[in-house]
Amino acid sequence: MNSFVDNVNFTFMLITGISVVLLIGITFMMIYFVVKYNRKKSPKAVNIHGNTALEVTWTVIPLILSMGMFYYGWIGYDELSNPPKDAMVVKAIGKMWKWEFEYAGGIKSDTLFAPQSKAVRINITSVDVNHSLYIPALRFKRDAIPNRVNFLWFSADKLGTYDIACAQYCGVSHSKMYTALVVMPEKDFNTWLENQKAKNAPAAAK
Ligand SMILES: [Cu+2]
Repeated sequence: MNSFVDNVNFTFMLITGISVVLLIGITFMMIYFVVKYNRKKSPKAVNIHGNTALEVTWTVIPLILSMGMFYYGWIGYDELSNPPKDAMVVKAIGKMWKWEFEYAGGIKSDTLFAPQSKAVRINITSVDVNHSLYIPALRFKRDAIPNRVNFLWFSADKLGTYDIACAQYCGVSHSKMYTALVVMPEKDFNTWLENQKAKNAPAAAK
């Protein structure tokens, strides 16, 4: 898949890693202090007021951690927000309760077909309520909102079939609002598109 996937995986592991280290560290220190400073051993508490070194430390370390998380999150967001200019555009339309994909020339499909290793930009919208286009294998999800077009892009380099779900509760059959992304060799994709065009042509001529 594209580098976006690696970036999301890395960012996820980074944030999880930092959280686990903090959880273990804080829990350990809490237990340690409860034992060390219990009333029997230190009957009188001593108040400390002001410690510049400590204050600087607990400001600078969290700042570095949070800016690090922000930085990697930003890189991924930035990449996802800037599709290549030559990306193939596909419109994704959410409707209760299915997805519809529209290619150039008005070709429609309920499954998202994509050529391998080609940039595909998906313009996402909805004709009724809010939905959310979610493709876990590509690590992205974006809302489908009526009268508004959101977009995402990807370049999938592994052939295969991947789940597409609706990630925004949208009514009775929301849980059945599944379809698939099929990544196929570019040649096969072009053949499919030509076949669809041929199928549509007689209807359009009437
Ligand atoms: Cu939905």
